[in-house]
Amino acid sequence: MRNGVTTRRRFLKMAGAAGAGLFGSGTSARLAAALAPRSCGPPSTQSETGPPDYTLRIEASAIEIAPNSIVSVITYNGQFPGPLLRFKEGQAETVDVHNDTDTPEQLHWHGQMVSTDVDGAAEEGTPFIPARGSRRIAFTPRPAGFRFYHTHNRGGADLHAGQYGGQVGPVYIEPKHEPGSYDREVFLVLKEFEPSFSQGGDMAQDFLAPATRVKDLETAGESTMKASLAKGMPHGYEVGYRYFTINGHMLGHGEPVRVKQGERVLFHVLNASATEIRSLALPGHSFKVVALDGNAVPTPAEVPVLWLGTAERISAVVEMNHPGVWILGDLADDDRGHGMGVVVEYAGHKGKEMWTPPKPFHWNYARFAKPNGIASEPDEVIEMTFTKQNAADHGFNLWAINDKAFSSKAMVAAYHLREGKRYRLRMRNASDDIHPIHLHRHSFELAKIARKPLAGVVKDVVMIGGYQEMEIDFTADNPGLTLFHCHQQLHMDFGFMTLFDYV
Ligand SMILES: [Cu+2]
Repeated sequence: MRNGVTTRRRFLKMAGAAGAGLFGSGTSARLAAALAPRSCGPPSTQSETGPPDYTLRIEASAIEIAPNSIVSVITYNGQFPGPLLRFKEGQAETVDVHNDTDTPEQLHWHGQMVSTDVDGAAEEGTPFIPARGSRRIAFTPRPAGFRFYHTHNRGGADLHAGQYGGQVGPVYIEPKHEPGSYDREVFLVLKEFEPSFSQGGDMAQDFLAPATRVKDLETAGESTMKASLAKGMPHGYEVGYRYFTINGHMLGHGEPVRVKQGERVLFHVLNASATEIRSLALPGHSFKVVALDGNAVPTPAEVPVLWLGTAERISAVVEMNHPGVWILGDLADDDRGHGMGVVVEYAGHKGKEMWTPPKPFHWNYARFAKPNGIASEPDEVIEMTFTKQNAADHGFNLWAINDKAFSSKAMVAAYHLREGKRYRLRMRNASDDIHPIHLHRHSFELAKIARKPLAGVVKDVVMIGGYQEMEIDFTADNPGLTLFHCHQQLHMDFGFMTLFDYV
């Protein structure tokens, strides 16, 4: 199988090789990106008409995630994940995006402070990459750190569209001075394939801390749900998946992460799921978290488990001091059993990969905050309550922010910003779901979790627990329409979105 010689097989192997490049050092990862099918060459001088620094091609592709498991998805450059794009802080770049599909596309530069023309969100006015057409994008990547790119198209009821497909790839913006010490970096992109709808989910809900439920939110949410079920409504649709992968391979079918004893490996982990929360553990090892969403944390700390909401990233150093052949995998046995893991193999060790579950552990962003820190006072506080109407939109849950479900038919900015001011979003979740909340074109600082103050943790996605409260601060420093939404595709597609503008 591995030595197949048909053209198609060779194509798949090339895609696999590019994926394996994500395991390499910075240099070999760059090389892999450069060698990726119909990808890009080394950075060149920028010009309006000259060759681009990178080329991305949106196309339908066959991706071999395991022998005889080949999925059909829309990809970037025929591979999954899309090529690792390495930018340099402060250096202008051009990217040509070709769209070989029949659907106009949006490519979102997640976590970057770019203009609305570049950001990749139709709601902000970014031009579409036309069907069977192309668009050149020019921008200066910032801020430094681990970012990513993905489609910002709506999925709705179409499980081939939006982030249900394979349109996602990592971005690393090299800082002027690289912090921390490690021997090499490994990028891990977590992603499920072959989605289907169901009417009930089993997603972990109890791993966040602190987990103080707010009584009035719970009472409101539960009574709304009860009333809906009493009327005979079924539960709103959820999405489940058949296959689970890391870097496009099911557990045991990709290249292992090959390590040496004593090595310090910096993992850059991206949860590229359309809808799911992911966890990761490596038996006998701990993760020293150094950055969240690409931003260095004030207090790097060791944890036994990583938890990531949709679109969250974690950069963590693992000291390889427990030789063997291990599974770096999801805590959920079912998901790991269907592929969500990758083998970590020490030099000189062979045999069946081992898994042992970690002790129960709660994920608390405050662990990585400034000791006893309190975020600066905001100039203004914006209150937001998130609500769910069970199965209200053709069987899909309908989401609202302050009772307004976002509609692409009537796009007006609901919240108004003044440049230079610091805003606090006081978010109250009147639903039992965890929401990975995302703000475009800006970063925010976590100010309070369940009314407990913290400071110094800067992110662009954060999970708010069921019936919980959280406060996040941001400075209005990037004028233009700014999208705010839950990153769970089902939620953002069905109302959980709003727009800020600058006045
Ligand atoms: Cu959500």
